[in-house]
Amino acid sequence: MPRFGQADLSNCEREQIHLAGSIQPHGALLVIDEADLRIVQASANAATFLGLAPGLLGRSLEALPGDIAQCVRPHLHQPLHNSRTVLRCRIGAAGAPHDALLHRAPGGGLVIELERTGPVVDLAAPVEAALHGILDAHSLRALAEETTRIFRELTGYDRVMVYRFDDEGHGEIFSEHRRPDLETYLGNRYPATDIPQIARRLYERSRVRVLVDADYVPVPLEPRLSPFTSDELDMSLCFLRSMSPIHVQYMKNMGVSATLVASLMVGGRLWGLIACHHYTPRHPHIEIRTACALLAEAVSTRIAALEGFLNAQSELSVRRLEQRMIEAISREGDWRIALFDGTQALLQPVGASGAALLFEGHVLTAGEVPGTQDLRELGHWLDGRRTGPVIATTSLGAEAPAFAPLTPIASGVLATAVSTTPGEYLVWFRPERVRTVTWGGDPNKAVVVGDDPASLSPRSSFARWHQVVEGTSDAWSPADLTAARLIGESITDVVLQFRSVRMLIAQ
Ligand code: BLA
Repeated sequence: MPRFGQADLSNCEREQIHLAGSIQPHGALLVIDEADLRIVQASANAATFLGLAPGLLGRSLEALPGDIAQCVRPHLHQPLHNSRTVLRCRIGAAGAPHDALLHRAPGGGLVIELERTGPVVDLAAPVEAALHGILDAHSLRALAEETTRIFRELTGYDRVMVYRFDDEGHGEIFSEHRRPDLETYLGNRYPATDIPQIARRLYERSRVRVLVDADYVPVPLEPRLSPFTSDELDMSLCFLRSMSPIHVQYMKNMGVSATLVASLMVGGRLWGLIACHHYTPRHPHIEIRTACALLAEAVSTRIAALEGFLNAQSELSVRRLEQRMIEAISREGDWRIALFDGTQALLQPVGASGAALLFEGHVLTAGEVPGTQDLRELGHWLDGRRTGPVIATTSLGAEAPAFAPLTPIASGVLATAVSTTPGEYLVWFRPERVRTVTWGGDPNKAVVVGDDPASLSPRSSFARWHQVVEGTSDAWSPADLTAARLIGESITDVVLQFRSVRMLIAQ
């Protein structure tokens, strides 16, 4: 496994970013032994930061000028609120106000991170207004737009994006608020590998991270190894943690100097990120970071509520469809009218762009679908794969090369049998997703996707995403599969009744 800073593009997925062994230089870090308050590990800049002569190791926190020991003492051996505690203290001979951020390293040692206190800001009113804006948003799109607006106003960064992950971890810039002269990244997509799994797990625990100046020189910890574990200090919860050099290079290639990124956790998983970029160095103080963490939490809660509502709506539309089929039989004698009298009723419950019904030798369609002959052949292919209530693929062309020409409109296929007769299906389609992407500039211009971090950029990321997802559609979610199954079951019931009535009449 590559150590921190040793990764290249071939193995960066496994870089040990939480074992950074160094910090960003806008603060200083001390590790103390709670038993005797001795400093056992410190960032190389700590003595200078505190206005002291070199040689902090082994000294007692009590001996430092200022009130830091007094501030820390009540927290010794006590559980820390939310794993981390923020104290305001005066340190150094000049007694300058500082924020001291406390947490316990997983392997032992009380970590104290020191940053100069920021200017006094009263965030109560803007945070309250922001919370109202978040709670009032009635769609995911409106919520994401409100979020980028709020975060830009609160933090002052040049660009704020809501970066949303799909079920496979690929990312999309879902909303954006930016300085008007900047080019837009809205709608762009990036491969899952741009944010390695190790980083995603870290972001579930450490909800707001900052890069203060991409041109920084990392400050090493001394000694490098923790005396508690004889191993690297686990810096997962450190605010000052050095960021992966590959990622910092990526930011530099984009011209970005500073970032603040907050996690959006929904239902226990990382749903997305709120990513703020600035084109000059920027140090957001702890009050702003705490406000961002709080607002990100509110946004996450709202996303969970809106997604729950969407799922409930989808269930409701399946029931409505069933109702309309029954009405259509009694009115027109044909249940199929209910499915095809408007395209949305059939497409919306599973988020498809086209659908086809293969029934009693007839083919009825809605939206964008393959030609009739292809649909009939697809029916035969589905017969060979009929093991459960639904059949789903996101890469039809790869699974059945004969259908490769259908890739642009039918990479994604979701089918449910509508009777026990072979070849009788309701089939939904989704297009190849690369088609649906927009890119500022010439989309056909070749982009080099090399092995050199110097080549990393949103443009090359997009090209890599393109390679990864070529020939595939957006994934069918568990809710889509459920909706398809329920619709299939309703139709099967209706067909059974329909056929038995027909047999009675024929007798
Ligand atoms: C981290 N990469 C990230 C993060 C983002 C991106 C948002 C999280 C940063 C944070 O939370 O502070 C990716 N950011 C983007 C993209 C855009 C953007 C795509 O603004 C486009 C607009 N990165 C790569 C590759 C590797 C890589 C190929 O592109 C190697 C596999 C690594 N990305 C990488 C690492 C981190 C990261 C190691 C963790 C950084 C850290 O927290 O130390």
